[in-house]
Amino acid sequence: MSQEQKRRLLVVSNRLPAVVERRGEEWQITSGSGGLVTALAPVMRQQQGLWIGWPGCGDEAPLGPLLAQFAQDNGYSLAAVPLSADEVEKYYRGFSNEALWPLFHDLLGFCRFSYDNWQVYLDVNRRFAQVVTEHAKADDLIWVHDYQLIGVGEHLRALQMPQPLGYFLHIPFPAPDLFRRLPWKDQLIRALLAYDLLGFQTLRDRRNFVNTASSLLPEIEVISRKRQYDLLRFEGRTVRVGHFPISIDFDEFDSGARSKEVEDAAWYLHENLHGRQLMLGVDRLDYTKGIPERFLAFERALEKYPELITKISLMQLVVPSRTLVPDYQNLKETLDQLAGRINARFGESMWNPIYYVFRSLDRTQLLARYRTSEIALVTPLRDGMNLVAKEYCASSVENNGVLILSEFTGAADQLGKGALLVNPYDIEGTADAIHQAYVMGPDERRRRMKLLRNEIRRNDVHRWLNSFTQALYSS
Ligand code: ADQ
Repeated sequence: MSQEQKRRLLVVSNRLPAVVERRGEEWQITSGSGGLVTALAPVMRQQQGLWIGWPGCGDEAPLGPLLAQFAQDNGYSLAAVPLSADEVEKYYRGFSNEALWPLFHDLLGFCRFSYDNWQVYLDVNRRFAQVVTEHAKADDLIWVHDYQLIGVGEHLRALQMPQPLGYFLHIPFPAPDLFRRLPWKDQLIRALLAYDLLGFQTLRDRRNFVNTASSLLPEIEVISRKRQYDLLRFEGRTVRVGHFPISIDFDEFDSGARSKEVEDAAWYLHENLHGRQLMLGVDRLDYTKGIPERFLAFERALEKYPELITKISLMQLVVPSRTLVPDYQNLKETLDQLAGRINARFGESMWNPIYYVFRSLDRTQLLARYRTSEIALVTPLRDGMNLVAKEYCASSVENNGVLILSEFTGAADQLGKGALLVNPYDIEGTADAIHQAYVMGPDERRRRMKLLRNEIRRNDVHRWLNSFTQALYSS
């Protein structure tokens, strides 16, 4: 075990990696299932780590015993930061999701900047920091995650915490011109500079940050620009800025997709396709994911290449997300209307162009769809990384899938050689890529998919985790 693996990891994220819910009279706590949880859980267990976050439930839940139960079941501990309904509204829904989220995804038109929300964001970040100080041990590695918690490091720094402070941004970092639209731009950049190590998904995000920071705060000195990281000097401290593309547990998807139950579910799906190709879209409901544009591109492909009619279907799976936010409700209505219109226009008695499913799928069903689909259509307008693209390739165990990928995803940096890259705003070009994927022969499919799978196998989530924690340890 290396030195840094001996130090306890203290992770801070908006949500705890757990689901607290009431079943009849009883409260239950179960482990969450996202990619971050899967990646971090083994390390957290090994070091009896600590994870701090919002439990996502009201104060009627008996949190003390539930958290103790979690620690016993999972081998690492949780500490909760409870939030009031007003705080959830202003810090989470308001500032995080209606200001930072659209701004960082280059969608200025969706931004709503409210001074009140900004103040609550700062207050909640301070409270997270407070909980960290109550639990941190002197030789912990402290690792804060994502855009909801940018301000935590600054408070910890003000309290003179001795531990290395790391921060990872899961979403893109915008170009300087866009970032300048934020009314509190200087404060936010200063808050980021309070960390010892800043991690971004791509080189482009990292450059955007360094250029933005040095244009807003001329006193910043860029000491060196290396392949792995940039070193900045600010207020007598050194800040290391790197990029660490997040990934998935390749082996878990690969072996999961080969399992008997997935194979059976995939066979069943295939039987019902009657020789048609299946093209898959899998996303959270979010306007950054480019789902309406994807539907329009598919419609255009059916118009332009009539030989596709009855021969290919788009299965679009959408997980409900942020359903109380009006922009998300509008998006849901747009998708319902578009799918209805396209199906009415092209559909035939035994064939629908679009199968649109608005719910979360269990693992077996998701893997079966990944494994069965001849094409994946992953076309976000902007995305920090996009794990769906990687999950699809890792599950394509027959090497016969084609990945159509937006050039504006972080994943395009690594997967660009094997995928068909598209600009999701270019409906015509995306329609052509759908046709190209449809007619692609087995040899080229195999060649491309092997490239993709090798890349993801080499750069899996364990490598991401190791490289970040090692860099943090040496900060
Ligand atoms: P997200 O915006 O949530 O993540 P993504 O990386 O694609 O985007 O992850 C979505 C996850 O949800 C995937 O693991 C996928 O399997 C799952 N999922 C989606 N639809 C599903 C369905 N219908 N049923 C079951 N599961 C479903 C943010 C950033 C990304 C970044 C990640 C990790 O926006 O850019 O890649 O964090 O850093």
